[in-house]
This record gives sequence, C-alpha cells and structure tokens, in this order.
Amino acid sequence: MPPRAPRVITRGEGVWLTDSEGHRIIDGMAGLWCVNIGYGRKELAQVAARQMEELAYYNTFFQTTHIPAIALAAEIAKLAPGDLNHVFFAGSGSEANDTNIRLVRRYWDVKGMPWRKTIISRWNGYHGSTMGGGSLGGMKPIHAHGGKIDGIEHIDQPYWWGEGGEMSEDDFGLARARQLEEKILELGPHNVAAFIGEPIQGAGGVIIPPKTYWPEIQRICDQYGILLIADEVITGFGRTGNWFGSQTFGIKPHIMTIAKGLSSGYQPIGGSIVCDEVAEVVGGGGEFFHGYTYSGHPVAAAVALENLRIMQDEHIVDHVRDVAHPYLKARWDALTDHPLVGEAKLVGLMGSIALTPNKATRAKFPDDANVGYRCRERCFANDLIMRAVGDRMIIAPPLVITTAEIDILIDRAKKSLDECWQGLKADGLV
Ligand code: PXG
Repeated sequence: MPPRAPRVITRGEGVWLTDSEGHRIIDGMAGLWCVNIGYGRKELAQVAARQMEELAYYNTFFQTTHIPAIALAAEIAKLAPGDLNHVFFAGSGSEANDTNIRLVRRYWDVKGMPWRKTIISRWNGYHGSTMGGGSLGGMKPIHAHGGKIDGIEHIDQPYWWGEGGEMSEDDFGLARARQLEEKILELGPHNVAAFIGEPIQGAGGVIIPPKTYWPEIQRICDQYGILLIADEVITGFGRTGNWFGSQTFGIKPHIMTIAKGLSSGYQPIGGSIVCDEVAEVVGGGGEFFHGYTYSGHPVAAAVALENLRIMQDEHIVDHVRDVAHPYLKARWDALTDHPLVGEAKLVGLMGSIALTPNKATRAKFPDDANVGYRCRERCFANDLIMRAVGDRMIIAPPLVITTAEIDILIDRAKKSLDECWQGLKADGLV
C-alpha cells in the first residue's frame, strides 16, 4: 500500500476530533482505547494545574508516599471487586505487566517455591511493548523485533470465527481453555507461576471468547493453584458495561493490570491491583525491590482520581450498560446484513466485525488483498476512526457516546463498507 502523510489531530471535544485540515472526525477508538470520558474535560486540566502547583513530584520509595497516590489507591480498591485491595502503580500498561512478572515470581519465591517461574499467556494476546510486556504478548511480529524473554509459554486464542472450524462456539471455548491444562501438565504444575489473559483481546482484533471459555480457565487456575492475572488495560473502567471486564465474564483474578481508562488517557498512569493474599505474601518477604521514578506520579494520580469522580458522578458505567450498549448493539448486529460482514460482536462498547468473501464458510480474503486496510482507508475518507486488525474492523468509542452520535458512527461505517465493497468488486475480489 502506498504511504500516506500522517493526519495531524489538533483538537478534541467529547467523541469528536479535529484535524489540521479542519475535518470533524468521530473517534470510534477513544484514542487508543483510553479516552473513556471523552475529550476536552476542563476539570482534569484544572486538577493537573492545581497539583503541579502544590506538589509537582514526589516518589513512593523509602517508606514515603503522597496524598494523590494514597487517595487513588483507596478509590481503585473501592471500585475493584473482591479482595483486590492493593495497588502497585506504574506509568503504563506495559510497565504494570513487567511489574506483574516480577511480582508473581517474587510471590512464589517468598512462598518457598522459587521453581514456579513460568507464565502462560495466549498467542495474539497483547500485554505491552516493553521486553516483559512484549514477551507476555503473543504477537509474533513483536517477538521478531528484539526477541522474547525466557519463561513465558503461549497457548492458542479463543477465536472461534477464525479458528473454530466445524466446532460449536461452546465446544471450541472449552477446547481452547483446556489447552491451558495441557500446557500446565506438559510444563509440570510445580513450574507454573501464573496465567495472564485479557478478558477480551483488544489489539488482537476484539476477540470476544465463547461463554464457556473463562469459567474453564478459572477452574484450571484454581485446580492447579496458579495465579490468574486479568489484563484489564482495555477492559477496565467501564468498557464492558461493568467497572471491570472480569465482572462481565465472572473471572476472579489475583492481579489485574490497569492503565488507559484509569485516567481516560489524560495522563500516563498504570498499575497492578493485587489481592490481599498476594500482597500479604510479597509484603511478608520484606522490601520488594521494584518501582519506577514515576510510579504513582502525583499529577497523573490526581487526574486519574478526578476521572474516576466524573465517571461515578455522571454514572458513565450505567450509561454504557443501559443506554449506549443496547442501542449500539442493535445497530452493530444489523451490519451483518451487509454482504461484506460475516459476524458482528459487541460487549459493552467494544466491538468487531469480520470481513469475509463468504459468510457461510467464514472464508478469509487473501492476505495480499489487504481488505481491512482498504476498509480503514474508506473510514478515514469518511471522517470515522474505525481500526482494522487483519480483516476485522474494530471499535471502542468513548463511553460517553450518545445515541445520536452512535447513529452517525454507524452511518459512516456503512458508507465506508459500501465503498470498500464497490472497490473490491471493481478489482474482482468479490
Ligand atoms: N495490556 C493491554 C491489554 C493493552 O491493550 C497494554 C497492556 C500496554 O499498555 P501501554 O500503556 O504500555 O501501551 C495494552 C496497550 C493497538 C494498541 O494497536 C493497543 C495498545 C497499545 C498500542 C497499540 O490496539 N494497548
């Protein structure tokens, strides 16, 4: 595909972006899955300015902390389910997942089982771009650029549309979950520290697992006593219609990775929410030699706290569950009437459609047809941000999107699909 000059975004307001050529673009991706409360909320700017004046920086090392980090950790513990009551802050999702690697290995060290080091993850999962995060992730192109650290094993993803063949969705979900058990037995259960997964794979193409998948993963983690890490970097903070994706899928993780929606992207901040038992064990081992200069940065923490206040005061999670999701779901599912669209999936405000030349056989376009890219180009031209991952088109709009804005998003998506279809016809690809 010929390179095109990058688009320069200059302003944001609600779900709308403006570029340097004056286009008004509807942002179907909330930036990079993060601007949950929408752009342009002045309260967050004001809180940041106030915090910079009062205490622009301090660290959380050497038995010292500061008020924004304390207050934010307390608020997160209040919102997180069960006994996920402790927060280890980081500057991003990748850093938080690097923390998780060290944290779960330290946990087993302190428990007297230092041999439990291996972490199991999924192919086509995404957990970040640092050495640890990139290795936990299952994206081969990322592994190919810089390698992969030892002690991480991957199993297949629960992607029924693309890989389910003749199996029913439920049977396929169970079969893919049972690969975890097979992998644990192959490695020896005493060598396995943890399993990590995104409740819904985001960067991998919004892969929504069959409903049988997570309960079986949970059973296996419980049976073999391995730690379960839910990477909630995308699914956290309202995206799935609950505060956390783990609640939507009934997962009971020991650790959650968070970032993105925590501050709605207004400041870089991430973290690991840790359950009581893991916190007690690691804490009982004496000081855990880990942390970053900007862990729990006061300005980022103050902004995140204000973001969580707005989300609660404006009932934004309820809006997702009761208003935006049902409305978008009806319109999103109807996209399967389009000749190009095989399946349409949506949980909360996180959705994907599969582009296919044959719905009945769930056929794939040839890779070099670049169908996803072609569709994304039409979205660009129609002032809609809808991403392509292979031949899946994905959306994750700001959670504050209104029903009128959903209509605009869908109208632009349909127009883009029509134009893509016409282009494919003209080129003899359908
Ligand atoms: N876990 C998950 C589930 C993510 O989606 C990270 C960890 C890493 O977070 P940081 O803050 O270090 O980027 C992410 C990030 C894409 C794309 O192409 C997705 C992410 C980042 C960059 C690109 O969809 N997600």
